[in-house]
Amino acid sequence: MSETLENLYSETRQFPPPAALAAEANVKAEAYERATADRLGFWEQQAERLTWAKRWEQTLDWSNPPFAKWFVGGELNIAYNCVDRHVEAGLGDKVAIHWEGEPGDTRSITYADLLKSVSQAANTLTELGVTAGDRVAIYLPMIPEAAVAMLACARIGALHSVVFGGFSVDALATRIQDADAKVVITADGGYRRGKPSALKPTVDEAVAQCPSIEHVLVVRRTGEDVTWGEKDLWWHETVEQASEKHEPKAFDSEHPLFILYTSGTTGKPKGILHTTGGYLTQVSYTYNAVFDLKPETDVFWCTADIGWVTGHSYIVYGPLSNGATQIMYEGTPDTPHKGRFWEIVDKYKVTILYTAPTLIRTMMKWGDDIPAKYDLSSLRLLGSVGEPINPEAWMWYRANVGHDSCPIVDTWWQTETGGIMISPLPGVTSTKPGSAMTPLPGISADVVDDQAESVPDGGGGFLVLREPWPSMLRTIWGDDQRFIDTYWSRFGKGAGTGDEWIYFAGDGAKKDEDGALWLLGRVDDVMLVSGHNISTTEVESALVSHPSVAEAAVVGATDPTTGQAIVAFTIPRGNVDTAGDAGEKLIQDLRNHVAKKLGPIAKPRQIMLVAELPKTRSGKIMRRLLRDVAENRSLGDVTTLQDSTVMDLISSGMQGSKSED
Ligand code: 6R9
Repeated sequence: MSETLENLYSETRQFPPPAALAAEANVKAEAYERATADRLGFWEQQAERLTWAKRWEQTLDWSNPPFAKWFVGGELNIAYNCVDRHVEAGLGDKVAIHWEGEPGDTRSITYADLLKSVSQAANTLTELGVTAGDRVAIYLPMIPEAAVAMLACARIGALHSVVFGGFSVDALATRIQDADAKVVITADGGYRRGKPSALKPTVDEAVAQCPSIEHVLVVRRTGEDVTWGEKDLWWHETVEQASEKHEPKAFDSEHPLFILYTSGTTGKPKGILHTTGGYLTQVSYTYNAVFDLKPETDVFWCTADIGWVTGHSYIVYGPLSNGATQIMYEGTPDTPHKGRFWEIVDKYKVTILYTAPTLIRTMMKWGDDIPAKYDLSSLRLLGSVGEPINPEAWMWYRANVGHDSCPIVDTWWQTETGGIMISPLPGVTSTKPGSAMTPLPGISADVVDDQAESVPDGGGGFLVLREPWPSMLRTIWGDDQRFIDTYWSRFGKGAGTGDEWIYFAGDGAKKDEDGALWLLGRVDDVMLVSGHNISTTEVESALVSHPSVAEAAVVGATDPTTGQAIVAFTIPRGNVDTAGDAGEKLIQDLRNHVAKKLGPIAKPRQIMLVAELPKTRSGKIMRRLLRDVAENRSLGDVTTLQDSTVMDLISSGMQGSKSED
């Protein structure tokens, strides 16, 4: 992208917060003013929500940028904050996790149960020689032991590195090697799509390539046969037999908490490093502010996998540090039927639901009649994360899930930011469908041009963060230079211009006429059509606003006349006829529809109707692969793809398609 991004889409719908929610909201409008007047003082107040063994001496040390230290000199134990202190406050019998296995088996785990299990796991890890600073890899399905394992590591000061259950041998081995992990915690398998899906064989193969691993701790979940090696130990024969007493020791505020690998677009995965005090402060605060948690009455459900940062921050650390009751679900949304999610909402009377646009669009494709079969009236707040949510998907979510009355919080953040950065406050913000609205109190996000100048309202450009924030990544594990090069070298001091250190997130965004922020996707995906920088997000949202479309992915393909031309891959809604002429007509309609919504410059050269799109495990569309298809190249790296057969289908469909005017 050379200059700024076009602002093509305009949205006039707006939804004020429900009056009752606004009146009782945890965070009110004054928080913005307070944070602007004294940013560090504001974050100190949020840190005070936690229990510290020793208070910090300095709020922020930014003397060696871009390496930040927050709450310098302070000491705390994260597991104590997430578990023990609730039990001490008399909430031992309160359910922390209602767990729902895919086959329908359930467990309810109270804070007292959690304290027992986390203490036992901490004792076992200690017996296995794990000490503060050591790394533990976690490769588990969505079972409560995943949260227990993470908290046990945090309790003894060991770093966890959670690897998505289902990643390949190579992906697991590379991550174990990069972190030099001592122990892997895994399971025989988990349930996916109605059957057991083994994990242990992948671990066996990976561990054979990883001499650093001394022990493999195995949870029995499916009961399927496993091959047993000399490093292997059963969880139920060790952890569940261990002492239930464990004294949590306080760690320095900057003691490392976890590494989480993000694949990025190219190259070797980056081990994003988070530390203790700042991370927990921001995650705990944002959870309370953005989801407006009322711990006595709310039932929270974040549908993310624990292997994604969303699972770390808003299944484990955010909810548990706030003493929430939440749902954890093991399986897929269509097992054994496409109403499974809504059945769970109905069964547990979920009040706050946090999910991803990919899921919402899938539900749109499956049809409105499915959520309509369930009682979703318990829901009072909805959230979205992971990708831009198209205005039409947002409206669908509000109408079909949120019974036209739940506020929707579209939350922008990254593995690197640790916690939510840009989001409405549900009791304050009048939301616009498709916009993440404004930075949270204490966060300074901006949209700039290629000279790092703030763009005016109505303009588009690069999303940057101008001030350090408590839950920011501290470095890339083992590679400080890559940390500087990747995030701090595009703008500002790190780029040799100005005095400010400016973090560049990799995303494009625009400010609308009211200054609200609209995320426009990764800048690597921006299309340059006849000299205009057009975001994939705006064209995708225009397509999704057509009543026949559930989901769309757009890429720029080399074009002899326009430089790049827009190629769209589109999934029709479930009830739409696409056979023969009907399909041709729909394609023409869609091209005209986009031209009408955004202007002729954004009219796709070519539209393909497809059944599926390539996605990562966290549901993000992999446009890179679609670009390969659109430009008739062989496919790049597909190892992080959720379902590798999708690309074969799309490629074979592409052969027969033709370009138009
Ligand atoms: C939490 C998470 C980060 C990237 C981020 C952006 C995209 C996330 C978004 C969003 C638009 C939102 N993203 N939330 N885009 N609106 N509400 O997703 O972390 O997996 O590291 O991905 O996801 O592109 O830069 P991570």
